[in-house]
Amino acid sequence: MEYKTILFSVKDGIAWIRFNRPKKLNAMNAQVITEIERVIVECESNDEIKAVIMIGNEKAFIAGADIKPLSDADVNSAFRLVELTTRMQERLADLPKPTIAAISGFALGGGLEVALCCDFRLAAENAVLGLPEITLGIIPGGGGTQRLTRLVGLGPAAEMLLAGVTIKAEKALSIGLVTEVVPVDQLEIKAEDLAMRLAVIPAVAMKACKTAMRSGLNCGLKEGLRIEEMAFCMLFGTLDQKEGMKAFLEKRKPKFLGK
Ligand code: CO8
Repeated sequence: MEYKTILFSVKDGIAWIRFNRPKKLNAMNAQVITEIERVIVECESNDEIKAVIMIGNEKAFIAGADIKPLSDADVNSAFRLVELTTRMQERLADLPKPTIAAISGFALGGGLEVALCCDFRLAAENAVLGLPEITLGIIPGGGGTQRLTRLVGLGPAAEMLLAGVTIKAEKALSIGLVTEVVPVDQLEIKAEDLAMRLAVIPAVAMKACKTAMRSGLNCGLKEGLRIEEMAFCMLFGTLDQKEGMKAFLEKRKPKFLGK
């Protein structure tokens, strides 16, 4: 499939989605958002893909929604843009394969919100993360008030959301916003290492675990525990459960089939 604002490649079961609007620090307009959604659908349907890495360039992951078209938006066009964004983000968050945001430079506004939909966030030492929307007279519209708060808690989230404070990689690590900080020139290698480790996890267990983990956030503990129970029991109907446990007992490496 053809993309104009992203570069897409697949190597060794890993999909690389590279944001590619360097002159605008990868700011997202409607076309970018639509293309991200399309590439996520492609990742979902391609069985060769076992893990997904989203990455920008050294200066920017994504510096937010493109402020130019937003500046002229009215209530109706804001609704349309949010609808487009939400659809893309839900597809990303619900993708039944592991996703990694590899963040170098700016991950601001809608850009950080994309990273928040990923399962893992790796930051290069030069990363700057924030939700500065409030300084523009708006608030995050791509899930930032919800996903950031759920991830790091009310205190650190309030600093970023209400004061519009941007933070550096080490601080992001200390509040649990990113999982690891690495040198800028190591970001791709570290992201690939992690993706490779995730790619060999049995696919059905990965999907079940991701679904249980994420669905649990949208309901109470009791319902969440029921979702986990169901997913746990269903996995005993897979060949990979038989193989994983047999291989353990026979002291050999498992050969998973993804079913
Ligand atoms: N939108 C449009 N253009 C941008 C954006 C952006 N978010 N960020 C950078 N650019 C452009 C600049 O205008 C500039 O273009 P030009 O060369 O044509 O003037 C180019 O990228 C390079 O940027 P700078 O010269 O500003 O680079 P600096 O290194 O000096 O500064 C910063 C980098 C600090 C990142 C600065 O560019 C900046 O503050 N950018 C805006 C960051 C921001 O406020 N982001 C939040 C945007 S609002 C948002 O994301 C709402 C999300 C809602 C999601 C749901 C609906 C879509």
